Amino acid sequence: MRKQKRLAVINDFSGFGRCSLMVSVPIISAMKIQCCAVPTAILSNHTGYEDFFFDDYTDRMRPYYKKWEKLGLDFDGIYTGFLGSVHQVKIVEDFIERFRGENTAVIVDPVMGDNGKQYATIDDALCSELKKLLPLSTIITPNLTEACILSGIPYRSTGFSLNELLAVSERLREMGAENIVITGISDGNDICDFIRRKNGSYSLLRQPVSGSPHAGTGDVFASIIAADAVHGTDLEVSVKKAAGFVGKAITLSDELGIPAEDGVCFEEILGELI
Ligand code: PXL
Repeated sequence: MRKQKRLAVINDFSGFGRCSLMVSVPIISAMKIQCCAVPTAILSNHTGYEDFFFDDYTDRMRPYYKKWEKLGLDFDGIYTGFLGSVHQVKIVEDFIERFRGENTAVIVDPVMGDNGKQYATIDDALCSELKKLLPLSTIITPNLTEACILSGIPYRSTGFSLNELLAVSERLREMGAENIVITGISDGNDICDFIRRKNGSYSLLRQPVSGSPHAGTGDVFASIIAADAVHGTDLEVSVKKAAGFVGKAITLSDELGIPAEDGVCFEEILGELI
């Protein structure tokens, strides 16, 4: 009998703005995996808007997943994203320790910032603490800003050479990361994703820029990578799929006049992931 896979997603719930759990749950479900959410914070809308309601979930997370332990749950994958406070890093470490099995894929998306800037609720202490998750991961999916923050190598919006990407990824490997996907590397009219595998091999994948930068695209991307990792899909195949899907969603969002901060209208093409 076929056994359906199960993926735990530790991320915030932002009601409006198409990011974090609001994109992970539908995408992972469309990819035929049972998605189980652990909220890190509840927001009215993501922090890219001028104003937002923010309810930190730090104190509720342990009692929440202790009930999962009582139910005897285990997971084929654990995917962590936006954390609501510096203390949540220890909680995530504890969650991974308790729920990871021998073959559990652990996808760490070190959500900290974009375009060279940290998000509104992310401070230096949290950025520093997040480094502790790298040795627990099987795949990390930082964007270029986050890869630079983690590695300590200065960020530039354009002109990153292959040698510089190798240096950044080497530093991340020294810090404990196994498979590394650095997203959103801008190069002329192209946008590139860089893969550095556990065995040291690498690929630089490029596609033409498809439109304006929208919020939440990193979460759409990482959700596809996480679901594919649970299925055991080859990482390069998965990165191409995620990049193609995000590119198409951006083009469509621009066509429909969706403001960049409202995210991408992935709902329109969700069926393509099924
Ligand atoms: O998409 C990343 C993200 C996730 N969660 C929250 C955010 C952001 C980016 O702004 O604010 C709450």
